[in-house]
Amino acid sequence: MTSSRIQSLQAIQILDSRGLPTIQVTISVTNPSDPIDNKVYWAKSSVPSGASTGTWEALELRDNDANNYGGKGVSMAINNINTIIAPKLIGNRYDRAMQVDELMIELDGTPNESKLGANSILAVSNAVHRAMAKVSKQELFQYLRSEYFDQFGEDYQMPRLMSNIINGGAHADSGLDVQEFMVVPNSGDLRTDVKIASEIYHRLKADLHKAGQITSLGDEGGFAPKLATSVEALDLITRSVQEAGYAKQCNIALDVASSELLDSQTQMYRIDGQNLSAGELVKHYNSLITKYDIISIEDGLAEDDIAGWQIAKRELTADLWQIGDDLFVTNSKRFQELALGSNVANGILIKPNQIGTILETVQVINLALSNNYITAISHRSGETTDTLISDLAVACNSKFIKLGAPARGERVVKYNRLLEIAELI
Ligand code: 2PG
Ligand code: MG
Repeated sequence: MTSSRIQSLQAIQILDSRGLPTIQVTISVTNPSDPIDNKVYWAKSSVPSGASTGTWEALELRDNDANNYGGKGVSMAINNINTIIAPKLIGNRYDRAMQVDELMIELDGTPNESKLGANSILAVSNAVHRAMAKVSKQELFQYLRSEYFDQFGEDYQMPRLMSNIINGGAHADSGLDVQEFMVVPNSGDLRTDVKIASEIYHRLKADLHKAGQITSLGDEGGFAPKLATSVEALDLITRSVQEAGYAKQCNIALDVASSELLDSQTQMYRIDGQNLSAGELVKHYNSLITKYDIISIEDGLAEDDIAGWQIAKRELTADLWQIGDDLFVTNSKRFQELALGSNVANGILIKPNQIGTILETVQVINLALSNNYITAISHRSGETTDTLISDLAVACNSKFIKLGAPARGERVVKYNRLLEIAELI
C-alpha cells in the first residue's frame, strides 16, 4: 500500500458559477512508501453550493457580513482550513484518504459540521483523495472504486445522464414552480447519451426561438422560458425530443424541489397554479406520469412530509424512481431513520457537500445500495469546474448522474470528464 505525506495545504477564495465566493484548496504530498519516488504530487479541489438547500444539510459556513459579497463571503471557512485543519495535517503520513476525513470529523465534533463548515471539510477531503489517487498512480474514479466500492471489482457501468434542459423554481425566473425538467437518454452508451442530450438541448433552443421565447439560461444551464405550468414545459420537451428523433431513446425526470413549494401555515403545496394537499399532489403527479414519459421524480414531497412520501410510494407506479434529496440530505442517519423505518422513496440523491466528507458520502451510498435503493450523484446549482461527481458516479456504478444542461463550462466539464473516463475503462 502506498502512503502519502502532506507537504502543503492551502485554501483560497474563488468564485462559483453564480459569481459568489467559494473555496479552492491546493495540496501537495510526497510518497514516503517508495524510496525511489521523490516526486511531489499536486492536486486541487473546489466546492459547489446549493440554492434550494434542505433544512437537514450540513452547514455551509458563510461570513454573513452584509458588506462582504452580500453576506456570502467564505473567509471564516478558509481561515478554518488554513489555521486549524492544515496545521493538523501538514507533515503527517497517511495510508488512506479516509483517515484524514475521520480526523476532520473528530476535529469538528458537531453533528452537522457547523464548527469548521462542511464547505471547508469537503474542499480538503476532495483534495486529499485526489492527491492520494495520484500517489497510487490511479485515476480518481479508480482510487474511489478500490477504496470504497471493491464489491464491483473491475465492472464499470457508466451512469445515465439526467440533463436539466428547462430550469424553474429557485434556479430561474421562468415562472415555473417545478425546479428541474430533465431529459434522461437511455441508449446504453455514454457517448451516444451525451449526443442525444446535446441534440435535444439544441432542438429545444430552436423550438423556443420559433415560439418567440427568449432563450436565457437558468443556474444549471437549462433554458428559462416564461411558462406557467409543468404541462407547458413537458409539452415543449416532448416535442423537441420527438423532433430530434429520440422518442424511444430518451425519458424525462423532474426535480420538483417541493420543500420550496409547501406553505408551512396551510400545509398545502403551491404548484402549477393550484393549492394542493399531499394526496392531491400525488394525483397530479399521476396524471403527469400517465401523459408523459416520466421515469423519475425527485423531492416530489417536502423534506419533512413523511406521510406525503408514504402516499406517493403507495399510489404511484412501482416503476417510478422516487428520489429523496432534501429528504435524505446524503445523511446515513436520516436515511436509516426514514428509508429503512418508513415506506418512502426508492432512490437517493447524493451531494457530497450536503454531508461534508467523501467518507460519509460513500458510506450513505453503500448503505443505500445494500438496501436496494438506486443512487443519483448530483451537482449543485452553484458549481465550479471540479469534476468529483463524475468520478464518484463511475466509481460506485451509480444508476444516474444529475449534472445540469450540456451548456456552461461548470456543467460541460462534468460531461467531458465522463467522456474521458469512458475512454479509460
Ligand atoms: C437540487 C439541486 C441541484 P440546489 O435541488 O437537486 O440540482 O439544487 O443545488 O440549488 O440545491
Ligand atoms: Mg433536488
